[in-house]
Amino acid sequence: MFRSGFEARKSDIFIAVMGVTGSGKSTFISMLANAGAPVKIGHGLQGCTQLVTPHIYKYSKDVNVYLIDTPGFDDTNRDDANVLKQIAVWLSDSLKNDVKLSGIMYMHRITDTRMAGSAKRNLLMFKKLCGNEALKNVILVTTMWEKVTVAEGAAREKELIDTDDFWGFMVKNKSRVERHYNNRDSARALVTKFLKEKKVELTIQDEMVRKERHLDQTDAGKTLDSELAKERDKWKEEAARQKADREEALRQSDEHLAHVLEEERKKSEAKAKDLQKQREMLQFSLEELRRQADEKRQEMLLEQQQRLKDLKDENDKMLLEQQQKLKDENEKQMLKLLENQKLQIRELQAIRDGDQSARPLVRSHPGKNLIHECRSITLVDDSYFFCGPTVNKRFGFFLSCGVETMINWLTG
Ligand SMILES: Nc1nc2c(ncn2[C@@H]2O[C@H](COP(=O)(O)OP(=O)(O)O)[C@@H](O)[C@H]2O)c(=O)[nH]1
Ligand SMILES: [Mg+2]
Repeated sequence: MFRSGFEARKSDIFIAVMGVTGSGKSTFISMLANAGAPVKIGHGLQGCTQLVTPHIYKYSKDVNVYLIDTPGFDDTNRDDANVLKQIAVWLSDSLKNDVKLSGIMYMHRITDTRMAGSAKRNLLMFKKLCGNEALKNVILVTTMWEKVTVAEGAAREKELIDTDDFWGFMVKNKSRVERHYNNRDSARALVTKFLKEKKVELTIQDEMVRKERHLDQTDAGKTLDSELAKERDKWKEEAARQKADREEALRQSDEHLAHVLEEERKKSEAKAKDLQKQREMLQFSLEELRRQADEKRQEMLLEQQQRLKDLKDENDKMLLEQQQKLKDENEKQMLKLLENQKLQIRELQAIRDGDQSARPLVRSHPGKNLIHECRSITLVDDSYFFCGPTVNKRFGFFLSCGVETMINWLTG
């Protein structure tokens, strides 16, 4: 978005939409985003859930609202370093282009009976990305109200607000709490709340752009790094335990169990290795992160071009085949016409030679009918139609036959 010469207008409003996967971010945005969304701006990598994607909503004649869809930090995702990288690069690029957020919406399902591991981690990362200053521009939004009773929902909402580790701390720092009722009016009303807000700078933007820190030296980066290290250690311990168990199994000559444990140990090692690799992904400056993002974009662009070329080649091939088929059919049609013409000439000659004017022609048809006096012969498609009175003198009978019969009829 920002590297293709994008220039924001003063009246433009930018709102980041965050929250765990499945909290309803995309659904919320799609209620407002103008037809044709996803918007064609962005990093050119739309369609991938791992990417930050801006969607435009024409709020009024003068005001464009950009709703920024973001991927969530997620236990199941296993790619949190990449998520942080994408968000950090997007936010840094936006600040460098003088684009500041009017605020952030943090979505949460009111149906969640407890704060799951992923929800906790996501919230922690969110707080670190924002920093305390920006919390006054945060609206904590609960979704899926139609799935709970009002009393249930209200009790959960209260628990979220009353618990410091959940939303309590943020609410004390002026974050607001709102409900989204899964319809357009409700979505628009939420967006309206950001319109008058003073624009805000997030901690991660200050750290990456002004302080020029590497991602692993930002608050969010440090937090994620230590989370990833904790998890890596957990898998390492698991692998060590599986190794010891395997040795015990071998001592007991339980080959099968030893084999299973060895496979499990390999999986644990692979997980630990992956987490370590994610940690290493954080050790980059903004420049390097952007270069990586560009590289990835280039890769996808090339892929797209190749796909386009393949499609075009296939299309050309089909066109050629079609043309050949048409040509063949035309030729066949021409041959048939010629053949018919020849037959008609022969027919006319036969009629002339048979002196039709002098003598009525009586011929028997291969069917049971007899034409007593043939008055006309018409060729329709492949069949000849004879018209004339039959033996019982009734006029107006049409009899048909194929080419072969016609020849026999004329020459017989
Ligand atoms: N009932 C109900 N379902 C919702 C609501 N918001 C989202 N969903 C559903 O929840 C699922 C996840 O929503 P999605 O917008 O993809 O979440 P995201 O991962 O945060 O973008 C989808 O099946 C949505 O249809 C809501 O307010 N009410
Ligand atoms: Mg989504």
